[in-house]
Amino acid sequence: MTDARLAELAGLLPGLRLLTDPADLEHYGRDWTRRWTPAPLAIALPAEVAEVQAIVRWANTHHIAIVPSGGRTGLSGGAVAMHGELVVSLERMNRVLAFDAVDRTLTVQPGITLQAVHDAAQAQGLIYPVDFAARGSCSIGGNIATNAGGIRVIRYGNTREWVAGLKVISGSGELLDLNRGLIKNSSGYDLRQLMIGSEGTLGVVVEATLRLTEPPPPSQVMLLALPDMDALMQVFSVFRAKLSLQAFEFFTDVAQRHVLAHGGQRAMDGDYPYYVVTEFDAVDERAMETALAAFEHGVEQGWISDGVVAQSDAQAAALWRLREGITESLAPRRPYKNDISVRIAAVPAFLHEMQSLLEREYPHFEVVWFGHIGDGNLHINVLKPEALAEAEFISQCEHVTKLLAQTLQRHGGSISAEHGIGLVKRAYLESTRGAAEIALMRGLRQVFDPQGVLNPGKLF
Ligand code: 2HG
Ligand code: ZN
Repeated sequence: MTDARLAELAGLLPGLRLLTDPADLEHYGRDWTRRWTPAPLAIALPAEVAEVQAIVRWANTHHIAIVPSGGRTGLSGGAVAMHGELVVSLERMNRVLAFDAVDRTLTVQPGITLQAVHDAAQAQGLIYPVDFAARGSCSIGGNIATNAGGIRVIRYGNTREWVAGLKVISGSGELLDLNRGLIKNSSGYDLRQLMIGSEGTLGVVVEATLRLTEPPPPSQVMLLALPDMDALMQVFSVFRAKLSLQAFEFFTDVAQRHVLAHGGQRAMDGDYPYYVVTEFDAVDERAMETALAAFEHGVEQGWISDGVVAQSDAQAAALWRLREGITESLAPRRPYKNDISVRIAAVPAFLHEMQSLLEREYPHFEVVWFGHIGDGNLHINVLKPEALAEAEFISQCEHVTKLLAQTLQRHGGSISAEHGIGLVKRAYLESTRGAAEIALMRGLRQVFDPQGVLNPGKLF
């Protein structure tokens, strides 16, 4: 260890794994944004809570910034380390600690992947219902840090709904045991909820107690082709009224083209401007008849052009891949991303304004839209033309995001629905949160992390 501060840390915690190889600094210093050049001081891989606590105390002593790190699948730069920070990767703390059959809770370490949580729940005949495409790589600590949403929010809500307890090391190095798995706890401020979505700025999650629930009834997956944007919410309201929805996701033909080029299977002969993948409870024949009646109604009204019902689990997975494969298919192009939301009732008016804004401002860029339309959450991925320099591309996209933020503000929406603010959206926080609200957030940060060691520069 050439750095004296690191040598001191190594001396304090002889069992702590510390990495300083350039390849490790690069690997652990970035997330899926790939926009910044990673330059952390070192990577610490603690194996237990006491080590995390000692690291945070050491960071306070030496005024060293810490970047808490999970699966680094984040899309907002929340886990990027580019200014000599110590990255604290929780990946070695990845075990299931306890299952309680009476409480129906699973207590886990923060570095466990979402997929491993799903598997552990399934082994108990239950489910952890938060789900999204990065499940195999993202960690539960990161999910908590961003209040991750995903494809089942319409039925189950966001991560926030499923965290019954948290153990956290605050920025000043205190171990906090928050809510302890209680369902009812009306004893003052709920600091657990404050931690959820705080993007590693208030504390480092070292243990989480997750609520589990019973698996949903058997379901059916349908792909719908729609002729225009207005049809999206019309079909949504009919399907939501008639069926018990587990998911209602949309994407455009542009998105489908990218997935098909990356190994996705075409499900329909024709090409249509908009598609919806929906999954709904289909307990018996009657439920299926209801679904088909809703489909027919949509066709008669001119809202649905075509449809496919999955005939097997493999076909259901192939239909889902058309939606879930989008991010991966675009990743090599390093798209500029927006992740925005409005209330469901505001979606139709907002979509129109947004569409004309994007058409006007991005006449030469390929723009891919998709997302959780049933939650009012849209993802916009803008692709850089090859000839354009990266910096110029980002600056043009930032200009459009500014306009988009103004549009969102008029519609009462949010600049970040589920990916977090991180580094990417800091400049737009004020379009979603009032000045007084941001001042209170800053005050809270100061209380939890007086020396400002936790993820400085992120969020605000
Ligand atoms: C999704 O919904 C993820 O698939 C990623 O939130 C969205 O890549 C994106 O913009
Ligand atoms: Zn999403």
